[in-house]
Amino acid sequence: MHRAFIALGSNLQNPQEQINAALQRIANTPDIQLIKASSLYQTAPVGYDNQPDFINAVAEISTTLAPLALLQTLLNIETMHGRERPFPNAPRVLDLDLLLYDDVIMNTETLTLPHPRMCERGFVMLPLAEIAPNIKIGNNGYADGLAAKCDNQDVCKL
Ligand code: PH2
Ligand code: MG
Ligand code: MG
Repeated sequence: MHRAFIALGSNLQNPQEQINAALQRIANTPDIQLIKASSLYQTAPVGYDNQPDFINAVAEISTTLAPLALLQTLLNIETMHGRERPFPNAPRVLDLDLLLYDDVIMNTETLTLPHPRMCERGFVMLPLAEIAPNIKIGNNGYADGLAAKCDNQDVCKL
């Protein structure tokens, strides 16, 4: 079994329902067990301002799937929710990002682990630190310490 962390985000079509439904789908996927889900967080958009606030969360899973198979499974769930990709950082019904997979460090065209932008993002680090404060993020340090550096960002636990 492998331990992985997934970031969930939505800012279209009832984001709270999208996140809760996605957690259910993840839990119901063969080869994945949902171990823990964070609280939901309301977060200001990062990267492209002119869009609604997001709902974000992080989930811990255990899985027999290899990293790329897990990524494909997450992309399939996004598609089931009607995900479209009109431009980078566009509003979305559901985004599922693979953050961490055991202590794998990899950098390919399709997948980079740990997720390359996670450490600076309060909307990822605060929910991650809630459920796994002692998890190590590659060579960057631990979730709780990195989350503390993001506490000036507009991230509000619901
Ligand atoms: N996702 C992004 C870019 N910006 N901002 C917030 N608040 N939440 C997100 O999930 C998010 C974002 C790229 O995937
Ligand atoms: Mg993303
Ligand atoms: Mg994504």
